[in-house]
Amino acid sequence: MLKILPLLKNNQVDRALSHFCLLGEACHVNQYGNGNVNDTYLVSCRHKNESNLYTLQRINHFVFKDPRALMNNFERVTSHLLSKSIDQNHGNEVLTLIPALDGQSFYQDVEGDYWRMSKFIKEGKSFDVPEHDGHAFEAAQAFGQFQANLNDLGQPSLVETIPDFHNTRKRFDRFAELVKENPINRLSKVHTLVHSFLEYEYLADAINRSDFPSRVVHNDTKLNNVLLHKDTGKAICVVDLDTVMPGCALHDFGDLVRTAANSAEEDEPDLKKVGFLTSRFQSIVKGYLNGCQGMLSEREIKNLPIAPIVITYELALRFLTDFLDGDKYFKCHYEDHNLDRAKSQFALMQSMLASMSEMEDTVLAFQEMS
Ligand code: ADP
Ligand code: GN1
Ligand code: MG
Repeated sequence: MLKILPLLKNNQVDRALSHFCLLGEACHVNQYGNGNVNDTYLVSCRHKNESNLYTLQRINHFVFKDPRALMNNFERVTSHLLSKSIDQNHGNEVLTLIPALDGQSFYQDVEGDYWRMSKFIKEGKSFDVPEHDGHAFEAAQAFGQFQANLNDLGQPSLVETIPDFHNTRKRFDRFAELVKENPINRLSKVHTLVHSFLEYEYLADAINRSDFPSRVVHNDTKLNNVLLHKDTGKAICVVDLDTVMPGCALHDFGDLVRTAANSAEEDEPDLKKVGFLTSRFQSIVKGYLNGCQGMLSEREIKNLPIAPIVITYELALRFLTDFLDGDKYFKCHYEDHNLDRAKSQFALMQSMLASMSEMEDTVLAFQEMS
Protein backbone atom coordinates (compact mmCIF):
# COMPACT_ATOMS: atom_id res chain seq x y z
CA MET A 1 0.00 0.00 0.00
CA LEU A 2 2.80 2.44 0.79
CA LYS A 3 5.34 3.50 -1.79
CA ILE A 4 8.18 5.65 -0.48
CA LEU A 5 9.07 8.59 -2.67
CA PRO A 6 12.25 10.55 -2.13
CA LEU A 7 11.42 14.09 -1.08
CA LEU A 8 13.02 15.84 -4.04
CA LYS A 9 13.62 19.54 -3.95
CA ASN A 10 11.53 21.43 -6.45
CA ASN A 11 9.28 18.59 -7.47
CA GLN A 12 5.60 19.33 -7.74
CA VAL A 13 4.56 17.57 -4.53
CA ASP A 14 7.31 19.28 -2.59
CA ARG A 15 6.26 22.68 -3.87
CA ALA A 16 2.61 22.03 -3.07
CA LEU A 17 3.56 21.09 0.51
CA SER A 18 5.27 24.41 1.06
CA HIS A 19 1.94 26.20 0.46
CA PHE A 20 0.07 24.71 3.44
CA CYS A 21 0.12 25.55 7.15
CA LEU A 22 1.80 22.42 8.52
CA LEU A 23 3.10 21.88 12.01
CA GLY A 24 6.75 21.00 11.55
CA GLU A 25 8.90 20.26 8.55
CA ALA A 26 7.83 17.58 6.04
CA CYS A 27 10.29 14.69 6.24
CA HIS A 28 8.52 11.86 4.39
CA VAL A 29 5.99 11.73 1.59
CA ASN A 30 4.51 8.38 0.64
CA GLN A 31 1.91 7.56 -1.98
CA TYR A 32 -1.08 6.30 -0.10
CA GLY A 33 -4.31 4.31 -0.47
CA ASN A 34 -6.12 2.53 -3.28
CA GLY A 35 -8.10 5.40 -4.80
CA ASN A 36 -8.79 5.17 -8.52
CA VAL A 37 -9.08 8.89 -9.21
CA ASN A 38 -7.04 11.37 -7.17
CA ASP A 39 -3.34 11.23 -6.21
CA THR A 40 -3.08 10.76 -2.46
CA TYR A 41 0.05 11.13 -0.29
CA LEU A 42 0.73 10.57 3.36
CA VAL A 43 2.91 13.40 4.63
CA SER A 44 4.85 13.10 7.81
CA CYS A 45 6.16 16.25 9.52
CA ARG A 46 8.55 16.38 12.40
CA HIS A 47 7.92 18.99 15.10
CA LYS A 48 10.17 18.91 18.15
CA ASN A 49 10.02 15.20 18.99
CA GLU A 50 6.57 14.57 17.57
CA SER A 51 5.50 13.53 14.16
CA ASN A 52 2.37 15.07 12.62
CA LEU A 53 0.63 13.26 9.79
CA TYR A 54 -1.33 14.79 6.94
CA THR A 55 -3.07 13.64 3.78
CA LEU A 56 -2.15 15.61 0.67
CA GLN A 57 -4.26 15.14 -2.45
CA ARG A 58 -3.99 16.33 -6.00
CA ILE A 59 -7.54 16.61 -7.33
CA ASN A 60 -7.98 14.90 -10.68
CA HIS A 61 -9.26 17.72 -12.85
CA PHE A 62 -9.84 15.50 -15.88
CA VAL A 63 -12.57 13.90 -13.75
CA PHE A 64 -13.62 16.95 -11.70
CA LYS A 65 -13.98 19.86 -14.09
CA ASP A 66 -14.54 22.53 -11.44
CA PRO A 67 -12.25 21.87 -8.44
CA ARG A 68 -13.10 25.25 -6.84
CA ALA A 69 -16.80 24.41 -6.72
CA LEU A 70 -15.88 20.96 -5.45
CA MET A 71 -13.86 22.45 -2.59
CA ASN A 72 -16.71 24.81 -1.78
CA ASN A 73 -19.00 21.76 -1.44
CA PHE A 74 -16.32 20.07 0.66
CA GLU A 75 -16.15 22.98 3.12
CA ARG A 76 -19.93 23.20 3.47
CA VAL A 77 -20.32 19.47 3.99
CA THR A 78 -17.53 19.11 6.54
CA SER A 79 -18.62 22.12 8.61
CA HIS A 80 -22.23 20.86 8.65
CA LEU A 81 -21.10 17.36 9.67
CA LEU A 82 -18.87 18.83 12.35
CA SER A 83 -21.74 20.75 13.92
CA LYS A 84 -23.78 17.51 13.95
CA SER A 85 -21.01 15.45 15.49
CA ILE A 86 -20.62 17.99 18.29
CA ASP A 87 -24.41 17.95 18.93
CA GLN A 88 -24.71 14.18 18.82
CA ASN A 89 -21.39 13.40 20.44
CA HIS A 90 -21.35 10.13 18.47
CA GLY A 91 -17.59 9.76 18.25
CA ASN A 92 -17.35 9.65 14.46
CA GLU A 93 -14.73 11.96 13.02
CA VAL A 94 -15.11 14.47 10.23
CA LEU A 95 -12.36 15.19 7.71
CA THR A 96 -10.46 18.32 8.81
CA LEU A 97 -9.07 20.51 6.06
CA ILE A 98 -5.72 22.22 6.59
CA PRO A 99 -5.85 25.63 4.93
CA ALA A 100 -3.34 26.85 2.39
CA LEU A 101 -1.10 29.76 3.42
CA ASP A 102 -3.47 32.23 1.72
CA GLY A 103 -6.39 30.92 3.82
CA GLN A 104 -8.08 29.06 0.97
CA SER A 105 -9.11 25.40 1.30
CA PHE A 106 -6.85 24.44 -1.63
CA TYR A 107 -3.73 25.53 -3.45
CA GLN A 108 -3.49 25.85 -7.22
CA ASP A 109 0.03 25.47 -8.60
CA VAL A 110 1.60 26.92 -11.75
CA GLU A 111 0.84 23.70 -13.65
CA GLY A 112 -2.84 24.38 -12.97
CA ASP A 113 -3.20 21.43 -10.56
CA TYR A 114 -5.32 21.74 -7.42
CA TRP A 115 -4.06 20.41 -4.08
CA ARG A 116 -5.75 19.99 -0.72
CA MET A 117 -4.54 18.88 2.65
CA SER A 118 -6.37 17.22 5.54
CA LYS A 119 -5.44 15.74 8.89
CA PHE A 120 -4.44 12.12 8.46
CA ILE A 121 -6.64 9.84 10.58
CA LYS A 122 -4.07 7.55 12.16
CA GLU A 123 -6.36 4.94 13.67
CA GLY A 124 -8.32 4.55 10.43
CA LYS A 125 -7.94 1.73 7.97
CA SER A 126 -9.51 1.26 4.55
CA PHE A 127 -10.65 -2.21 3.53
CA ASP A 128 -11.26 -3.16 -0.09
CA VAL A 129 -13.21 -6.23 1.08
CA PRO A 130 -14.64 -6.67 4.61
CA GLU A 131 -12.95 -9.20 6.84
CA HIS A 132 -16.28 -10.13 8.45
CA ASP A 133 -19.96 -9.10 8.59
CA GLY A 134 -19.18 -6.61 11.38
CA HIS A 135 -17.14 -4.49 8.97
CA ALA A 136 -20.04 -4.44 6.51
CA PHE A 137 -22.45 -3.40 9.28
CA GLU A 138 -20.17 -0.60 10.52
CA ALA A 139 -19.57 0.82 7.04
CA ALA A 140 -23.28 0.73 6.21
CA GLN A 141 -24.26 2.42 9.44
CA ALA A 142 -21.67 5.16 8.85
CA PHE A 143 -22.90 5.89 5.32
CA GLY A 144 -26.55 5.84 6.48
CA GLN A 145 -25.73 8.25 9.29
CA PHE A 146 -23.76 10.42 6.88
CA GLN A 147 -26.88 10.81 4.71
CA ALA A 148 -29.12 11.41 7.70
CA ASN A 149 -26.77 14.13 8.98
CA LEU A 150 -26.76 15.90 5.63
CA ASN A 151 -30.53 15.71 5.19
CA ASP A 152 -30.94 19.27 6.54
CA LEU A 153 -27.97 20.87 4.77
CA GLY A 154 -30.31 23.41 3.23
CA GLN A 155 -29.90 25.86 0.37
CA PRO A 156 -28.18 26.55 -1.93
CA SER A 157 -27.88 23.05 -3.34
CA LEU A 158 -24.40 21.59 -3.59
CA VAL A 159 -22.85 21.85 -7.04
CA GLU A 160 -23.03 18.66 -9.11
CA THR A 161 -19.29 17.98 -9.36
CA ILE A 162 -19.93 15.33 -12.02
CA PRO A 163 -23.29 15.79 -13.75
CA ASP A 164 -25.29 12.59 -14.40
CA PHE A 165 -22.86 10.64 -12.27
CA HIS A 166 -25.33 7.82 -11.60
CA ASN A 167 -27.44 8.21 -14.70
CA THR A 168 -27.18 4.58 -15.76
CA ARG A 169 -29.05 5.25 -19.01
CA LYS A 170 -26.45 7.83 -20.02
CA ARG A 171 -23.65 5.49 -18.95
CA PHE A 172 -25.19 2.80 -21.19
CA ASP A 173 -25.58 5.18 -24.14
CA ARG A 174 -21.96 6.30 -23.84
CA PHE A 175 -20.89 2.64 -23.78
CA ALA A 176 -22.94 1.91 -26.95
CA GLU A 177 -21.35 4.97 -28.62
CA LEU A 178 -17.84 3.78 -27.81
CA VAL A 179 -18.67 0.33 -29.15
CA LYS A 180 -19.65 1.98 -32.45
CA GLU A 181 -16.64 4.32 -32.52
CA ASN A 182 -14.08 1.72 -31.43
CA PRO A 183 -11.53 4.55 -31.12
CA ILE A 184 -8.41 2.49 -30.39
CA ASN A 185 -9.39 -0.81 -31.99
CA ARG A 186 -9.88 -2.76 -28.81
CA LEU A 187 -13.35 -4.01 -29.76
CA SER A 188 -12.20 -7.26 -31.37
CA LYS A 189 -10.75 -8.30 -28.02
CA VAL A 190 -14.10 -7.93 -26.21
CA HIS A 191 -16.71 -8.71 -28.86
CA THR A 192 -18.48 -11.50 -26.96
CA LEU A 193 -18.36 -9.60 -23.68
CA VAL A 194 -19.90 -6.52 -25.31
CA HIS A 195 -22.81 -8.62 -26.57
CA SER A 196 -23.41 -10.01 -23.10
CA PHE A 197 -23.37 -6.45 -21.68
CA LEU A 198 -25.91 -5.26 -24.26
CA GLU A 199 -28.36 -8.00 -23.21
CA TYR A 200 -28.85 -6.32 -19.83
CA GLU A 201 -29.79 -2.91 -21.22
CA TYR A 202 -33.09 -3.03 -19.31
CA LEU A 203 -31.12 -2.40 -16.08
CA ALA A 204 -30.12 1.04 -17.40
CA ASP A 205 -33.69 2.24 -16.76
CA ALA A 206 -34.41 0.33 -13.56
CA ILE A 207 -33.66 3.29 -11.24
CA ASN A 208 -34.76 6.69 -12.39
CA ARG A 209 -33.52 9.41 -10.03
CA SER A 210 -36.63 11.53 -10.53
CA ASP A 211 -38.85 8.77 -9.03
CA PHE A 212 -37.13 9.15 -5.65
CA PRO A 213 -36.52 11.99 -3.19
CA SER A 214 -33.53 14.12 -4.06
CA ARG A 215 -31.13 13.95 -1.10
CA VAL A 216 -27.58 14.99 -0.37
CA VAL A 217 -25.77 11.70 -0.81
CA HIS A 218 -22.17 10.53 -0.95
CA ASN A 219 -22.34 8.89 -4.39
CA ASP A 220 -19.08 6.93 -4.00
CA THR A 221 -19.76 4.64 -1.08
CA LYS A 222 -17.31 1.92 -1.86
CA LEU A 223 -16.07 0.21 1.25
CA ASN A 224 -12.62 1.80 1.16
CA ASN A 225 -14.18 5.27 1.35
CA VAL A 226 -15.00 4.80 5.02
CA LEU A 227 -12.22 4.44 7.55
CA LEU A 228 -12.73 1.70 10.14
CA HIS A 229 -10.72 1.56 13.33
CA LYS A 230 -7.63 -0.55 12.67
CA ASP A 231 -8.08 -2.53 15.93
CA THR A 232 -11.79 -2.49 16.77
CA GLY A 233 -13.25 -2.35 13.24
CA LYS A 234 -15.69 0.40 14.31
CA ALA A 235 -16.41 3.09 11.76
CA ILE A 236 -14.40 6.27 12.30
CA CYS A 237 -14.78 8.57 9.33
CA VAL A 238 -16.40 8.77 5.90
CA VAL A 239 -13.82 10.03 3.37
CA ASP A 240 -13.71 10.87 -0.35
CA LEU A 241 -16.24 13.70 -0.32
CA ASP A 242 -15.69 14.78 -3.94
CA THR A 243 -19.02 13.47 -5.19
CA VAL A 244 -21.19 14.50 -2.24
CA MET A 245 -24.06 16.25 -4.04
CA PRO A 246 -27.79 15.91 -4.70
CA GLY A 247 -28.66 12.36 -5.70
CA CYS A 248 -30.56 9.24 -4.77
CA ALA A 249 -30.06 7.23 -1.57
CA LEU A 250 -30.38 3.98 -3.51
CA HIS A 251 -27.08 4.56 -5.27
CA ASP A 252 -25.24 4.90 -1.95
CA PHE A 253 -26.79 1.73 -0.62
CA GLY A 254 -26.14 -0.10 -3.89
CA ASP A 255 -22.50 0.88 -4.19
CA LEU A 256 -21.72 -0.23 -0.68
CA VAL A 257 -23.33 -3.62 -1.34
CA ARG A 258 -21.32 -3.87 -4.58
CA THR A 259 -18.06 -3.58 -2.68
CA ALA A 260 -18.89 -5.01 0.76
CA ALA A 261 -21.04 -8.02 -0.18
CA ASN A 262 -18.61 -9.29 -2.81
CA SER A 263 -16.48 -12.31 -1.90
CA ALA A 264 -13.59 -10.89 -3.94
CA GLU A 265 -11.97 -7.58 -4.80
CA GLU A 266 -13.51 -5.37 -7.47
CA ASP A 267 -10.86 -6.32 -10.04
CA GLU A 268 -10.51 -10.05 -9.22
CA PRO A 269 -9.48 -11.74 -12.49
CA ASP A 270 -10.40 -15.24 -11.31
CA LEU A 271 -14.16 -15.11 -11.78
CA LYS A 272 -14.70 -18.29 -9.77
CA LYS A 273 -13.79 -16.27 -6.69
CA VAL A 274 -16.39 -13.56 -7.38
CA GLY A 275 -19.79 -13.92 -5.73
CA PHE A 276 -22.52 -12.15 -3.81
CA LEU A 277 -22.60 -12.88 -0.04
CA THR A 278 -26.06 -12.88 1.50
CA SER A 279 -24.89 -12.60 5.11
CA ARG A 280 -22.92 -9.47 4.27
CA PHE A 281 -26.01 -8.08 2.57
CA GLN A 282 -28.07 -8.67 5.71
CA SER A 283 -25.52 -6.79 7.80
CA ILE A 284 -25.49 -3.92 5.32
CA VAL A 285 -29.29 -3.59 5.33
CA LYS A 286 -29.31 -3.60 9.12
CA GLY A 287 -26.48 -1.06 9.45
CA TYR A 288 -27.76 1.22 6.72
CA LEU A 289 -31.36 1.37 8.04
CA ASN A 290 -30.02 1.98 11.54
CA GLY A 291 -27.83 4.81 10.31
CA CYS A 292 -30.61 6.42 8.24
CA GLN A 293 -32.73 6.81 11.38
CA GLY A 294 -36.11 6.38 9.67
CA MET A 295 -35.33 8.93 6.96
CA LEU A 296 -36.02 6.65 3.96
CA SER A 297 -39.42 6.49 2.28
CA GLU A 298 -41.25 3.19 1.85
CA ARG A 299 -40.56 3.34 -1.85
CA GLU A 300 -36.82 3.75 -1.30
CA ILE A 301 -36.76 0.78 1.06
CA LYS A 302 -38.78 -1.35 -1.34
CA ASN A 303 -36.23 -0.67 -4.07
CA LEU A 304 -33.14 -1.49 -2.00
CA PRO A 305 -32.74 -4.99 -3.55
CA ILE A 306 -32.48 -3.78 -7.16
CA ALA A 307 -30.01 -0.97 -6.33
CA PRO A 308 -26.82 -3.08 -6.03
CA ILE A 309 -27.62 -4.85 -9.29
CA VAL A 310 -28.06 -1.58 -11.18
CA ILE A 311 -24.94 0.01 -9.75
CA THR A 312 -22.82 -3.09 -10.38
CA TYR A 313 -24.01 -3.09 -13.99
CA GLU A 314 -23.22 0.64 -14.15
CA LEU A 315 -19.66 0.04 -12.94
CA ALA A 316 -19.19 -2.86 -15.37
CA LEU A 317 -20.28 -0.48 -18.16
CA ARG A 318 -18.00 2.31 -16.95
CA PHE A 319 -14.95 0.01 -16.76
CA LEU A 320 -15.56 -1.47 -20.21
CA THR A 321 -16.25 1.99 -21.66
CA ASP A 322 -12.94 3.22 -20.26
CA PHE A 323 -11.17 0.15 -21.65
CA LEU A 324 -12.58 0.86 -25.14
CA ASP A 325 -11.60 4.51 -24.75
CA GLY A 326 -7.95 3.81 -23.87
CA ASP A 327 -8.04 3.91 -20.03
CA LYS A 328 -8.44 7.66 -19.64
CA TYR A 329 -10.55 7.79 -16.49
CA PHE A 330 -9.66 5.10 -13.93
CA LYS A 331 -6.09 4.56 -12.80
CA CYS A 332 -4.86 1.28 -14.28
CA HIS A 333 -2.01 -0.75 -12.82
CA TYR A 334 -1.55 -3.07 -15.82
CA GLU A 335 -2.67 -3.26 -19.44
CA ASP A 336 -6.03 -5.01 -19.16
CA HIS A 337 -6.91 -3.74 -15.70
CA ASN A 338 -10.16 -2.09 -16.78
CA LEU A 339 -11.11 -5.21 -18.70
CA ASP A 340 -10.59 -7.40 -15.63
CA ARG A 341 -12.64 -4.95 -13.57
CA ALA A 342 -15.45 -5.03 -16.15
CA LYS A 343 -15.55 -8.83 -16.30
CA SER A 344 -15.41 -9.12 -12.55
CA GLN A 345 -18.24 -6.64 -11.98
CA PHE A 346 -20.33 -8.35 -14.64
CA ALA A 347 -19.85 -11.69 -12.89
CA LEU A 348 -20.84 -10.10 -9.59
CA MET A 349 -23.97 -8.63 -11.16
CA GLN A 350 -25.00 -12.08 -12.42
CA SER A 351 -24.42 -13.55 -8.98
CA MET A 352 -26.59 -10.78 -7.48
CA LEU A 353 -29.36 -11.43 -9.99
CA ALA A 354 -29.37 -15.07 -8.94
CA SER A 355 -29.80 -13.93 -5.30
CA MET A 356 -32.48 -11.32 -5.96
CA SER A 357 -35.21 -13.17 -4.07
CA GLU A 358 -32.94 -13.58 -1.02
CA MET A 359 -32.31 -9.83 -1.09
CA GLU A 360 -36.04 -9.15 -1.32
CA ASP A 361 -36.74 -11.46 1.62
CA THR A 362 -34.09 -9.75 3.73
CA VAL A 363 -35.45 -6.27 3.07
CA LEU A 364 -39.03 -7.40 3.67
CA ALA A 365 -38.05 -8.97 6.99
CA PHE A 366 -36.51 -5.67 8.13
CA GLN A 367 -39.57 -3.74 6.97
CA GLU A 368 -41.87 -6.00 8.93
CA MET A 369 -39.72 -5.69 12.05
CA SER A 370 -39.80 -1.89 12.01
P1 ADP B 1 -9.76 8.79 -4.42
O1 ADP B 1 -10.77 9.77 -4.89
O2 ADP B 1 -8.59 8.67 -5.33
O3 ADP B 1 -10.39 7.48 -4.11
P2 ADP B 1 -9.75 9.23 -1.56
O4 ADP B 1 -10.15 10.57 -1.05
O5 ADP B 1 -10.72 8.13 -1.42
O6 ADP B 1 -9.20 9.38 -3.06
O7 ADP B 1 -8.40 8.81 -0.79
C1 ADP B 1 -7.74 7.60 -1.10
C2 ADP B 1 -7.57 6.78 0.16
O8 ADP B 1 -6.75 7.52 1.08
C3 ADP B 1 -8.87 6.49 0.92
O9 ADP B 1 -9.50 5.32 0.44
C4 ADP B 1 -8.37 6.33 2.35
O10 ADP B 1 -7.86 5.04 2.54
C5 ADP B 1 -7.17 7.28 2.41
N1 ADP B 1 -7.49 8.59 3.04
C6 ADP B 1 -8.00 9.69 2.43
N2 ADP B 1 -8.09 10.72 3.29
C7 ADP B 1 -7.61 10.27 4.48
C8 ADP B 1 -7.42 10.86 5.79
N3 ADP B 1 -7.71 12.14 6.02
N4 ADP B 1 -6.91 10.08 6.78
C9 ADP B 1 -6.58 8.79 6.54
N5 ADP B 1 -6.72 8.19 5.34
C10 ADP B 1 -7.22 8.91 4.32
C1 GN1 C 1 -13.70 5.70 -8.19
O1 GN1 C 1 -12.16 7.52 -6.26
P1 GN1 C 1 -12.52 6.14 -5.85
O2 GN1 C 1 -11.47 5.14 -6.15
O3 GN1 C 1 -13.00 6.11 -4.41
C2 GN1 C 1 -14.94 6.33 -8.82
C3 GN1 C 1 -16.18 5.58 -8.36
C4 GN1 C 1 -16.06 4.11 -8.74
C5 GN1 C 1 -14.77 3.54 -8.15
C6 GN1 C 1 -14.53 2.13 -8.63
C7 GN1 C 1 -15.32 10.07 -8.91
O4 GN1 C 1 -13.79 5.80 -6.79
O5 GN1 C 1 -17.33 6.12 -8.99
O6 GN1 C 1 -17.17 3.39 -8.23
O7 GN1 C 1 -13.63 4.34 -8.56
N1 GN1 C 1 -15.02 7.74 -8.43
C8 GN1 C 1 -15.30 8.67 -9.37
O8 GN1 C 1 -13.46 1.60 -7.94
O9 GN1 C 1 -15.52 8.38 -10.55
MG1 MG D 1 -11.79 6.91 -2.75
